[in-house]
Amino acid sequence: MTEKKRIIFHLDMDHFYTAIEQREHPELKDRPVIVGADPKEGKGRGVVHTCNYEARKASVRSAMPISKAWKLCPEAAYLPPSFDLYMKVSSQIMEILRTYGDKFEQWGIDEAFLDVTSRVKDYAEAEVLARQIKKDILEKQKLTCSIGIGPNKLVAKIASDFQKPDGLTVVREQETEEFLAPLSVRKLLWIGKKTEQKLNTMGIKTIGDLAHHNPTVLFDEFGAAGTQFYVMAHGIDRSEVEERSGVKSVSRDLTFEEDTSDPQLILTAMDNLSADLLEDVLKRSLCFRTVTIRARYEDFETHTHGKSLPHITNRLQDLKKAARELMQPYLKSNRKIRLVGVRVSNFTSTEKQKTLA
Ligand code: TTP
Ligand code: MG
Repeated sequence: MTEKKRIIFHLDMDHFYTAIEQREHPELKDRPVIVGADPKEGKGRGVVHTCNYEARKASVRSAMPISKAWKLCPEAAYLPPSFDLYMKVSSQIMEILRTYGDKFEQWGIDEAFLDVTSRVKDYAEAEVLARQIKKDILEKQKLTCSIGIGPNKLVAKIASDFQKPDGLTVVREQETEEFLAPLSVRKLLWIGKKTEQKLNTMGIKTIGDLAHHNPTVLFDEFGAAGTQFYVMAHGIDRSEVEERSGVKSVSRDLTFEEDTSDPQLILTAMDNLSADLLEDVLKRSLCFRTVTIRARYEDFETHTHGKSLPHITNRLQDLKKAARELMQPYLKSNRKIRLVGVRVSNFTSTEKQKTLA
């Protein structure tokens, strides 16, 4: 049976948080803008969430310590995050996008996949459709995005990142291997810093190097993941674009026996909740990308605070770190805390990834 050739889009908004801030505050136009922790004249702790492309020219990057950003770009406008606004804009964009595909899958706060196979007859038509989507989002939201078009999710995702901002990259099936070959192995989903280092020591730097490596050696080094890397390096990915149904989030919370403002007690509770929650996540074979915490003060005022991690994960250390970081602002209040909670969402199934090939 021959499979029907698919055409998949991956769309990623450009410098999402700062683009929204610039839209809301026109006086920031053309200035470097950074959303993140308070820089406190270079003494601030915490990190950059994101920055616009003007700030990137000064080498500022997401996840960088805010003190380093201050050194690189003191003239930038530094803004605290307005997560509720970003979430609202995100859902408005997702509502626009879902109408364009036969299948739609939100991926991060500002990313989504679309399967447009039945909507276009070839890649030329797909490109026209992508331009239409970009125009629609620009008109309705005054924001730009970058779209990658490819024969599967893996290639589409890498393509959307290829030309940014305001990019459109089309990779036809027959061009896939050539397109991927010169790119760093880090571009492949599931290859993090440590795996990259190990691959580098084996002389594998680019996706092309990986595609030409002996798959048996990769299996010996990395187990089943090694086979997966090899398959991905050839641009093969059979996973479907699918609306994630079933569980949307998993959460745990705890009400203290007595209201407390002891940071140690609160953070230990967060660690325990994270461990308990992760067990549940692993049982369901899920990986997550978004972590949200909840803090309820003694007067019942409740705050939630979330972030998308740079990579999907199912590691306890990532969850603990994110939950602890997100809790920091609530430890400084002079009110006592009565309840804390942790939630993870934005799932992908590890089971599905195993059958990717
Ligand atoms: P990205 O799409 O990775 O980044 P971006 O949209 O800011 O920039 P690009 O043009 O390169 O796509 O992430 C989307 C949002 O997620 C980003 O605006 C802020 C948030 N984020 C963090 O909070 N921390 C991080 O480390 C990263 C990478 C993103
Ligand atoms: Mg983005």
